[in-house]
Amino acid sequence: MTILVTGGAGFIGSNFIHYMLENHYDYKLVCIDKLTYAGNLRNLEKVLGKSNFRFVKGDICDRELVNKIFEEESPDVVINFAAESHVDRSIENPDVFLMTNVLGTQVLLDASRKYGVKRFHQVSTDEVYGDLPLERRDLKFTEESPLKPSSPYSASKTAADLLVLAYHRTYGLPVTISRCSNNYGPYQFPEKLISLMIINAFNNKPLPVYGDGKNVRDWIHVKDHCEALNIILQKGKEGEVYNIGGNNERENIEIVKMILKELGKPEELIRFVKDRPGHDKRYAISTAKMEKEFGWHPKVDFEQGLRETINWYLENRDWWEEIINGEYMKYYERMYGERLK
Ligand code: NAD
Ligand code: TDX
Repeated sequence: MTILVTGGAGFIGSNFIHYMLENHYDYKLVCIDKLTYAGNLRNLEKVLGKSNFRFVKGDICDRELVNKIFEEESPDVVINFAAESHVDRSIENPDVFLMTNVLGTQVLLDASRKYGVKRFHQVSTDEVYGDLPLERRDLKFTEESPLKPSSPYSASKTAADLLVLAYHRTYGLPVTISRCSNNYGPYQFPEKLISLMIINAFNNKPLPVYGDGKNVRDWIHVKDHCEALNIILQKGKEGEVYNIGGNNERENIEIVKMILKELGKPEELIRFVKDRPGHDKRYAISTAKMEKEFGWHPKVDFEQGLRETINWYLENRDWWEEIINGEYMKYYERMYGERLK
């Protein structure tokens, strides 16, 4: 079995590669990644020398390169993680989101059709469903919920999902889609809520909380996401969408306070800043289909998972120091400079 993993040098993709190589010694994994600001070969350090792993630096929009990889490797399965993934960046500059998330996906779908695959899996997000009101805690997204994205990021992911489903209906391509809630864990680029707050708190820097901090996200440990993806690759039915959730809804402010407490830092570091435009209120996802069809449910306890994640960042300071010493600081200044004045 050969799996082509796109975006495997990013947060979830690299965790997935580690997970698969640990659990399936007989699989070959081929990774294509453009190594954008979010891609980091250090995330794959442990597997780079393995005979059943190959890394190719490249863009999923590069049709010629993608076709060449298909010719050389004849992948049985393609799993598409490659994306621009940060909502705030999509608000600043949507162009690259449409390019990679939509057109890049199309290039992969075309190659999958041309060379034939047993499965094309699209890694999508709960954000395609838009948001839920804070006062209706009984509501959750199901696979049948209407698609109603709010940001250029989520609109691009929705467009990609629809394209994937169209390739199934029109060309009979064997596809599956998963829509997951907010991930946390090792190797997450420090622009997302949990990773950013851990590093700022550690460095005694202000913790920028958007609006009143009462927006709600459902958090899942990346290990649980990877396990669910593997199950869908093995057992998922063609043409189906599967929601993956953590059954773990929290207000942002609660998360920030938990991180401060764990690190023994004062709540005075919290700074309420100008809200994100179009900020989604609440995400909550029903995992009923995954539970009913595969008996899957998320296993990592959030308090424990968060503690382990904080420890990972403490033990891997050189990993994130390299990031925050470089290009990333220019983004940080643009995004938070005015807000934190
Ligand atoms: P990430 O930003 O950490 O990683 C994305 C990776 O894709 C990087 O390694 C980057 O170099 C690569 N990439 C970007 N453009 C590329 C291109 N044109 N060609 C090849 N590679 C390219 O993202 P992540 O958080 O690991 O998310 C992975 C996937 O999961 C995305 O599709 C995202 O939409 C989805 N997702 C993420 C979350 C989350 O909480 N992080 C939740 C649900 C779904
Ligand atoms: O500095 C911050 N302050 C803050 O209050 C940041 C970066 C975030 N927030 C808030 C905004 C959100 O309500 O925290 C919440 C989480 O924000 P992000 O980490 O940016 O994630 P989100 O916008 O929820 O999207 C994430 O989950 C779904 C991922 O980035 C997406 O790739 C995924 O599809």
